[in-house]
Amino acid sequence: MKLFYSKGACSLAVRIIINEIGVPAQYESVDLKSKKINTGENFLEINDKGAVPVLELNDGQILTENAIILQYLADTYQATQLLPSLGNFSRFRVLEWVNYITTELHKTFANLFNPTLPEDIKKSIFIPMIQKKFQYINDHLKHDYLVSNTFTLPDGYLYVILRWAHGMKVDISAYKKLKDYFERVDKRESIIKSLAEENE
Ligand SMILES: N[C@@H](CCC(=O)N[C@@H](CS)C(=O)NCC(=O)O)C(=O)O
Repeated sequence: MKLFYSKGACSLAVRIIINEIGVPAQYESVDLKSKKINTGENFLEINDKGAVPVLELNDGQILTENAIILQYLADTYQATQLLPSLGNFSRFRVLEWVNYITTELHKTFANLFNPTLPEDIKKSIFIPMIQKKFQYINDHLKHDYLVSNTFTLPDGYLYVILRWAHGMKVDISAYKKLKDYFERVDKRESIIKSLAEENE
């Protein structure tokens, strides 16, 4: 399989899960501005939504949408530690968080990357919205990871967004449990490996 990614983008959440599972994959980087793959090909011919992540499966099929790619990987490689099987209710707790991270946190945070939005609007509207969501997550962090003391699918995704927050100086020090969580996840082998791979 092949992951189309952009360095540091939300596609990093998929790479983290690939490394958590320990399955081999190829990687192709995409320039999101020009929509060109590093091979020079037009990325829009692979995904006309123009967004990463995109997973090309071994049979050539193209799968898009982060939350779905994550589930595909866990189910295909029977990584039940990352996503419990159907029949185990905690599967839905994992998916509940995946959905929250992708629809609420990621989509709100993405406004900070929008060059057409004025800085004062980002500061007065979107940063407070993001802070409210960080507060919510902080208040619901009862274990080492989002669902339990086991790392599951949404943890890699949340880590990527906390990394963006760090890079964009959105201070999370007021959210003590979230800050400790970020430092804990940052030390995982899959994270260290994924960041090193993207920096090659
Ligand atoms: N609905 C997609 C959105 C993914 C997304 O927003 N990707 C960003 C990078 S984090 C992107 O490729 N943006 C470029 C664009 O949409 O033109 C998903 O959940 O996978």
